[in-house]
Amino acid sequence: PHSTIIGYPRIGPRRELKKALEAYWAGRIDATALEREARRLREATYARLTGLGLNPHDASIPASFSMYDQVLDTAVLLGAIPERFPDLAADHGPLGIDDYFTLARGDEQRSPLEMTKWFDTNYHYLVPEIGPRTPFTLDPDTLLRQVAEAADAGYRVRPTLIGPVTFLLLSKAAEGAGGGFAPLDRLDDVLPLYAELLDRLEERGVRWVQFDEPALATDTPLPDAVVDDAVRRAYDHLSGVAGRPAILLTTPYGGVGQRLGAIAATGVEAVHLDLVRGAVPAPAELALLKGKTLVAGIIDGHNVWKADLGEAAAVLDRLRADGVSLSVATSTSLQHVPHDTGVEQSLPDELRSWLSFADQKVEEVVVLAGHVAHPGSADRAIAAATTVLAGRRSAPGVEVPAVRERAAGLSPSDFDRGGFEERRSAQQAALNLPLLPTTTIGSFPQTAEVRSARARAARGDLSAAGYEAALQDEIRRVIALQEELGFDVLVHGEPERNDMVQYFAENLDGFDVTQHGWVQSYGSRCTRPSLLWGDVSRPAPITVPWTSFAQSLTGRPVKGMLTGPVTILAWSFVRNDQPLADTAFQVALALRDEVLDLERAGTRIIQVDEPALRELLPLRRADQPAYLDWSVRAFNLATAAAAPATQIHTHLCYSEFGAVITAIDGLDADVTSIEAARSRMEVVHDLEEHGFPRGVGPGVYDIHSPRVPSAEEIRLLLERAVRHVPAAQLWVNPDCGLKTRGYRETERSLRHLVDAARAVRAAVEVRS
Ligand code: THG
Ligand code: ZN
Repeated sequence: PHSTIIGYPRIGPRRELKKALEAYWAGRIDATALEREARRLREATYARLTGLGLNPHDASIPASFSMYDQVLDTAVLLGAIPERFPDLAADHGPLGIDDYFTLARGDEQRSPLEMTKWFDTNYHYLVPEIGPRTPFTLDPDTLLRQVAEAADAGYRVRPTLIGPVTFLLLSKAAEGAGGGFAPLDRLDDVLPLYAELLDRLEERGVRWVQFDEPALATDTPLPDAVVDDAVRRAYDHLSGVAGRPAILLTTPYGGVGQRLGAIAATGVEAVHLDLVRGAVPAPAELALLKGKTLVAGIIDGHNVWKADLGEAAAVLDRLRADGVSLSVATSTSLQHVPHDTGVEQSLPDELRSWLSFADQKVEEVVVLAGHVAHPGSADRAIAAATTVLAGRRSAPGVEVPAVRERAAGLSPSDFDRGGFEERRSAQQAALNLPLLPTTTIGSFPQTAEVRSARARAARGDLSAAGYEAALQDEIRRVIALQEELGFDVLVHGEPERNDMVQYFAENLDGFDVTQHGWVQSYGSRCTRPSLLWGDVSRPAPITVPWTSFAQSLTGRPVKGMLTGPVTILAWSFVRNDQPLADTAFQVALALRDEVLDLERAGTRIIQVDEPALRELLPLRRADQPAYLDWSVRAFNLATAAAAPATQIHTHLCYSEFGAVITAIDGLDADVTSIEAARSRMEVVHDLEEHGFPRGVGPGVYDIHSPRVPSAEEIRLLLERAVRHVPAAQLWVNPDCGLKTRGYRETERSLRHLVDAARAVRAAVEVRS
């Protein structure tokens, strides 16, 4: 293929797949209707991609659809069903759609496959569980049906699946696998299945297959030599299959570095490199690819800005080499960007002209492939892109001198809150909290009334005053409930926020938000990342009126609630024309203004959440220290202006606390709440070992499930915590915000939490 993409969004331009899935799960449509809608979406994608310039006949179009997740699809294709689902094992016949959803979503008895972040994106995949005896049986029907269905509609597509090395590297060892076992040990057992699949695809007339091997662009826990050897074994085996489709091996999300040698030495016909994240290969490296096609991933699949086509064309010119045929592609699948800028009605025209969503990126790829085939033929499109980029650079708001001067004038003291001892005594005097203080993470359940009020206000059916009154009613209810339950530190419940990042984006300069820019997060769930396009500043206080109103209703401290700079970046599409650290510091300065205004309004505790701190951690170990340095400093910058008596809290989700504990320590928050209930307080061992000097609230119950924990169960967790962490440092809180829960179970769970805290508090006081 001369122009291609590595994958395309599956959710649909109007989230059709999400709606069909949720209708099916709710019993509103049957399996036939779900499959019909999925097929319609696949064919609409092929038609769209053809219209945008991909060749429908030469396998340029990837068949990258997934009903829920592409890693789960590959696990099912290989019959790699975890042993805890014996009823779904291959000897019971091929997996049906409900079985597939059981693996993805669990059932009454069993939790689903674990979900985790897909490389450095905001997509989450399901983690296969592989043990020494996990059976493998090829179950290719779903894939073959999609190939046949595409052919019937007139498209010769390129099936895409996770390659064997990445599939095993992303899997976790099944429970009871034994210490020395790694899923990659099973490589020789899965290769015959991949080989058989190639055979079956060849029979169906498939010319090209895509094996995604993104793990090859990362540092893995296994030694490089082991991974390189696996690459060699896997692709020698597969390229040795007689009569097979050609193989495209992709390596999105980073550079393959030294590993290019191992990849190039295999018999695959085409190698895709991510030239946005990875380096452009030097002539000596290009020579390694002799006889193959280099699929140049030059258009960023991961961000939304129009490409500098002139620069891209120049890079492609450098990649022309004897004996290497060159194709043009995206750096990653386009599943990480929205479908189409064309449907956005409310974005300023100028901003919209700077953007390239999935469909626009396909056009960029096609333009560049035109340049490669016939130099000069794409010059007008290249010149047009150059003009747009020049306009972007000089547009008002992109560089705001006052914001830049402020950032340039920072000194070390702006990042430093002073000694913790002084802060602790000042805070104790100001707050006078009991031992084991109780609090929640911030959000309370978003009721149907609140959501409907927001929707009516957005449509203009509810006045600003009416909306404010509705939110104030909700805040009154939430404060009264917490007082009745006996919480020590209250929250206002955040009814005014749709999303913890979008809310700030809507209220800061330098951001805009889309109407339809949905991106799949996992399964049917999507987010609408904000667009951070310019220098960031805060035109007016954002949260102060809500927090002050809540504080006026009670004598107990109400926490101010902010989203931290790193999380705001992690969950937005961020400008690509300056270092991320510079952007983070601008966001931090805007938050610093908010912290000072909250303090001035009488807020004694301010929480700055950084649930995504771990998410932006670079995939390559060598890049991690620099990231941890600026991300921690951005948080320090946002919070360090607070007076010693003001207590700064932070909250982190998805702990893996041990991995970044030094960075968490560096945040220097007075109190840190973290997710811990699912691992039953394992995290207290990390805390004890590392010696964490400040306040900490390991979550005592899992808010991701509607289950109500008993007071006894919470008491046992707290008893465990006080054995490892001094009681004077411990806080009692749930795992995470309560936004996605209902009031019924929330009220009961919180009552048990307060009861348990009181019991343990009394026991500790007796002992001391
Ligand atoms: N906000 C933003 N990005 C995020 C998260 C977030 N990225 C990472 C993590 N959290 C992803 N987790 C989720 C959890 C739930 C949903 C999406 C991502 C979700 N979305 C609704 C849906 O798809 O129906 C839409 C929500 C809406 O209407 O805004 O439930 O918390 N920015
Ligand atoms: Zn959380």
